[in-house]
Amino acid sequence: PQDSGRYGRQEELGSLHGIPLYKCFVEGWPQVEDFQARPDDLLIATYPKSGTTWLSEILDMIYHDGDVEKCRRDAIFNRVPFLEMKVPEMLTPCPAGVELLEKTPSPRLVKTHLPIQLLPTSFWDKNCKVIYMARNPKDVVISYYYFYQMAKIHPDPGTLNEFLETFMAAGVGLAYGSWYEHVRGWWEKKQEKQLLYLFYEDMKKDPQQEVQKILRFLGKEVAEGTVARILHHTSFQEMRKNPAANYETMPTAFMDHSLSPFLRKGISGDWKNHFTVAQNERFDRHYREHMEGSDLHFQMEV
Ligand code: PPS
Repeated sequence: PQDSGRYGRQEELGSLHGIPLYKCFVEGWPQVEDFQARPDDLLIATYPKSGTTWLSEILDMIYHDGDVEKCRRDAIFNRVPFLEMKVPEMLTPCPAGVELLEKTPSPRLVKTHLPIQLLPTSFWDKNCKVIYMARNPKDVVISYYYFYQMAKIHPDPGTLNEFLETFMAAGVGLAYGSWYEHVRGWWEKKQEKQLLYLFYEDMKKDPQQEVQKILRFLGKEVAEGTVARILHHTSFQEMRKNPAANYETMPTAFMDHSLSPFLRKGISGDWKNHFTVAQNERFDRHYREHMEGSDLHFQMEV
């Protein structure tokens, strides 16, 4: 009964070079692989549910010098096209990410969730700047669990306990595959590439400091008041009520906000309201095993 609309819930994911991914995205892959980046493209890369939309809104505000009205010109998924996105036409009038990007004037902001090894080579050839944002896996898995329910492109996530197992196993049911490989893969490249690696938790703690980091990375200077305007406009409360930022303009058949809003809670540590003690211990063990030998560390709450 939840699966109303013309588009039923997906039964299963496809596979892209061994990474589980929505079948329609896999179908569109040839165009994505051949994507021609431009040297002034800025890539926003994340594992899903790690603060992509937040970072996207911040960057669009920076690109428009803190002009709130300009940043309301269109929905965030049109202002910052999603590179590998391709949805069946019957579902949404949205063009594929690649098509949208071809029509977007420079300088473009580009969103991707691709693991580093699948990023189209053109981004490296053109030496594009990349901002990666990572979020602690406990909050990611909870956020993803709710997203699986509201965004019908996903298979049924089952119970939370089942979804935790899916997340840890990173098998066929987990779109974009292993969180561990994703965050570690991008982390390892941060020395040699033009790559700024940020954390959702730092952004929660001190958004002003993180915005300054972004400005330095981009070599941009803005007036003091502009930073304040950016911070206000991109706060959770403001974004949540902004139809250009909160995804409410997506067709309900694709995203059903009555099941769970896209901007759901926007905090660090919500996993504590969901994990049992046993689940937490199991998750911690798994985390330690899979992060061993890495100098990448996460704050599980702020
Ligand atoms: S997606 O679908 O992968 O692009 O989703 P993504 O935007 O990466 O992640 C969605 C989560 O980010 C939260 N969010 C924010 N948190 C704090 N401040 C702001 N401004 C903000 N905007 C989005 C959003 O609420 C989702 O997290 P949860 O924990 O589910 O609330």
